[in-house]
Amino acid sequence: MKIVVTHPDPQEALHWQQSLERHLPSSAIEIDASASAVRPDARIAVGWKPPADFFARHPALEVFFCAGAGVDHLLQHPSLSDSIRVVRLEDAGMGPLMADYCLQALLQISARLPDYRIQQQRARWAPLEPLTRAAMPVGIIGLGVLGLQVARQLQQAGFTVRGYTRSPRSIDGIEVLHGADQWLRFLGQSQALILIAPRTPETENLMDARALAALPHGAWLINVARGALVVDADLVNALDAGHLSGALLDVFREEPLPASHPFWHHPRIQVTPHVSAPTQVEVSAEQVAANIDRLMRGEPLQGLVDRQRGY
Ligand code: OXD
Repeated sequence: MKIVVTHPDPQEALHWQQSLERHLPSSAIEIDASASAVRPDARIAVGWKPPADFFARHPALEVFFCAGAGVDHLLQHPSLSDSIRVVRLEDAGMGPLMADYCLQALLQISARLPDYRIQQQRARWAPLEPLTRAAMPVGIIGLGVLGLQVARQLQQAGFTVRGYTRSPRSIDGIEVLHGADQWLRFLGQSQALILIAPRTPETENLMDARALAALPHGAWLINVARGALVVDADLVNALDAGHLSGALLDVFREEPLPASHPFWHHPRIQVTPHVSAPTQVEVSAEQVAANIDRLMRGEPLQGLVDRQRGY
């Protein structure tokens, strides 16, 4: 069985190749390192952000295993044919990392650390009231495999957590709102709003001026999903107007975030470079290899993406 690994970072490609080789010793695992390589017989690919001509050079591909949780870059690939099944990583060690990232962010906000950073720049010594957890109900948009782990960890730490999902869902111990009529109510109750939903045509530009205005005064926005969920200029306006207290952004419309982007220097925005839940290659390769075994046995794949739905 020939498997092709594609990744924009050559070190990551090598790491994937070596890890997959350990789990699939009888497969030939090749890195797609040359733009002229054509593999007419490769049926399986594993990777992240394949180059524009990748699918033309691999015409027999049946399954693409994404080396990440979000598959929007693949579904928007101009030459991904309808016949290729796309499979995403499910948790694969990312859930606890993302939960820690969000918890740390909320703890910093409650201790007013972002405010002290601004005060420090002005050499200002002014103790502030900490924000209690009761004063900071958290709303999470997207309660998939990762979102649910974040929700549970925040609950365990004493935060009140509500979720908003696309379709009605009942989750033990979490109030879940859904649908257009509950959207504004959900936002209005979210003193800290965390975005963990995939990027789909439905979620693109979700947090526009109207949605940001529906958040309570002084709310915080944390985005660990995709930059395209937020309208950048509307976020800056909401912060400048004092309606929002701050934003912690890990994902951006363009990554790396261009040096000229206003987010970099905004005093109320903290930028991190898409690190809330980096792919854990060892665990992920084990998950992908188990799925390839299932494929060989003709069993259903886990993490198969519904291409209509977008995740
Ligand atoms: C992602 C990932 O989808 O890093 O963003 O896995």
